[in-house]
Amino acid sequence: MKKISILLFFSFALQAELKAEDGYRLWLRYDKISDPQKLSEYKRLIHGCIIEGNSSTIQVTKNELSIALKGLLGYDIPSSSLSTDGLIIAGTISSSPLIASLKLEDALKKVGDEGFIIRSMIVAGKKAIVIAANKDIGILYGTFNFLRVIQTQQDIKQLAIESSPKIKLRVLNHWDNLDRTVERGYAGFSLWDWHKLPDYIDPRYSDYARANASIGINGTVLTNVNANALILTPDYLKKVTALADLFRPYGIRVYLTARFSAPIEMGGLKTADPLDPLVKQWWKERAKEIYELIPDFGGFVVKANSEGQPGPQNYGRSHADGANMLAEAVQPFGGVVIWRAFVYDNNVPDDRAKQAFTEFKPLDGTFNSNVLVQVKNGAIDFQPREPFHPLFGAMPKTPLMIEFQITQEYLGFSTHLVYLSTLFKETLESDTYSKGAGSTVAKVIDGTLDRHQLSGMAGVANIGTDRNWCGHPFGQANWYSFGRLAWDHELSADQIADEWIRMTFSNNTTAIQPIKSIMLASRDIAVSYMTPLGLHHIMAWDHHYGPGPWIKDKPRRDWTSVYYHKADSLGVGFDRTSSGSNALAQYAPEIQNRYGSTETCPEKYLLWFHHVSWKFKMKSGKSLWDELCYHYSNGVDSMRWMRNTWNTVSSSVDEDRFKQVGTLLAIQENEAIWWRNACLLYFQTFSHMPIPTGLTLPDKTLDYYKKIEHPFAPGIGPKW
Ligand code: BDP
Repeated sequence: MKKISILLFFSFALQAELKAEDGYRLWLRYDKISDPQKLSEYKRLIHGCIIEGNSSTIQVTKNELSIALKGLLGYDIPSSSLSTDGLIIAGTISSSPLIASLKLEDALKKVGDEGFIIRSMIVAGKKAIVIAANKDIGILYGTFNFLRVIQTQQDIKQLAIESSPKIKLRVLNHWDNLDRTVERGYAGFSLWDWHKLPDYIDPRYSDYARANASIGINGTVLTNVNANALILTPDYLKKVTALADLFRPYGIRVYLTARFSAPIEMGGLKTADPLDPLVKQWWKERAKEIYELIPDFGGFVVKANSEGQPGPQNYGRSHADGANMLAEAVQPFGGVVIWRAFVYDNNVPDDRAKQAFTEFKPLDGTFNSNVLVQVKNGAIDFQPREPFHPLFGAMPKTPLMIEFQITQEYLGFSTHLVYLSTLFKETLESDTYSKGAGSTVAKVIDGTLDRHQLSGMAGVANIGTDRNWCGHPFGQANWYSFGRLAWDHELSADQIADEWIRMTFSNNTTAIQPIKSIMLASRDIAVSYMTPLGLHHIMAWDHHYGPGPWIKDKPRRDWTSVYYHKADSLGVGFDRTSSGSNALAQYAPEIQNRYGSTETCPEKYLLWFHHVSWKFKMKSGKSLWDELCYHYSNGVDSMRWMRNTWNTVSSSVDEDRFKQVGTLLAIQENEAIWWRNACLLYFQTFSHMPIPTGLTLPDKTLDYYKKIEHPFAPGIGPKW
């Protein structure tokens, strides 16, 4: 009895210390170090700082360091002179005579323009922690890295860190419209208050920039890929300039989406033909105008001839003609053109998965040197699980930028907890075999495989005006993961989760382990209750929230679910082998051999590549139908496990976020049941097989599920 009351006392005492939190501070909370031993160690080793340099980047670095250390250690860290031990000394060789005196040239040569080194050193006889870089932005990145070491309560006695980004352009894509709606946005409205810009600068803009800089994101595409030409008018460019000015100290460049028909809509020209001299001239003038306002403007992102967007093909020209015309316009100013490969034209193809490859592969080698082709991670569309896109490895002469979706359009919006690092890693680690074994997607996109100077990773942002930025508290982890992996794709999903949990929730190991186990399992769980065994694109119509395997009879066949799952009395799945669409032929022979047979195809991709009999014997010995039933049911059971596991961390997580996540998990469990029941009842109309004994039977009819509607689901609505 006594024991229990002591335990209770401790847990209440702990909770009392946990302030209510709304998630606004993201992973930059900077609360006082909770472990007394660590706190006294840090206090012993950090007494002051010397940061030399005057740039705006150095200013924000000083600011961040002082706010952070004050929070973490509990007192102001003075700017000191070299008279004491325990100094943080930061600067570049050119801005800091002190750093210049340390003979770090050789080490610095290796880390490039954005990299840094952090070292415990003796400087003028005093113990110091040195953060050195070639450029000021490296100092900011190094400082954030140093702070992460402290936030995650690592040892700082013998620091020896060298870090530089593996990928050059690490860019968020905001699908934000000028009316502040966000296409596929589930966290409120757009952060960009176009109406009040440029005069009113929302304080959130700088917090957004801090968060991005802390994970190395160095670019932001402010506008939707379904673009509005208005953004290129002088009034809007002034607004864009205000944001670019604000983001500059944080190393973040601004990009805009270019509507291909802008010369007609804005410029009054008769055509937008990329080979027309007047059109070329018009874009050159636009580029000049933009660079006069924003000298470090990143460039244009273009979605052309896809889903009704205008493009060069309207004039009988190729994607390369279009991209190169824009590339010439931004080239004198050092800009790039990011041309998206997510294309499908008005003629419904035999298999949409083949279209990007069919159109882009022949263009390899024809793009100007400042063009990147941006390819989604998979060939269909940001599904819970897709094999890697066949263009990776197939265009060695073109820098390919990978596009991930951080916002969870097909993964439960901001209601479901799905940690996406594991999805990102799965694609990055996939072997394309384009230059023999080991030619991973990561090596294609970081430029090392084909020796490209330009490289990029784009993430469709999940950020909006919600107080906690991402809607779901765990949505923040996906923003965080994207940045960390763009900087270093070799980090593991486990390590990224570990860092994020420590900074966002708690350094308490009793909390870290359960939270991490939830995160690492969450994506597979979502795949199980949504689209197991290679099923894909069976979500509800248009907004994509919830199941809709019955969707058919829409304006295009490839906008229906039946097109993708092809269920019939014989079986289910899309035959992409030589007996079907032969999309498999777009991959290297090694992949074709392995995925081409139902015996050797990984089961997670089985129905992606094969139409398989309901009675097909799976590796488990079960029939395909039974296996499907077990996957859907396991997905639901795992949601119960997730909720129970979350409940174990109540004493380590503040009450507000604990309750919020708990409520969202309860909704997620109900929706997993909805997915399971709807999909099994639907597919059963083809298999005519019973749900195996022991599994829970759906308690509603298929008709009930078909009638569920969400006419006001977020993420659609007025567009560009
Ligand atoms: C799809 C989205 C659509 C986007 C499109 C794209 O449903 O809203 O415009 O991708 O990437 O997934 O262009």
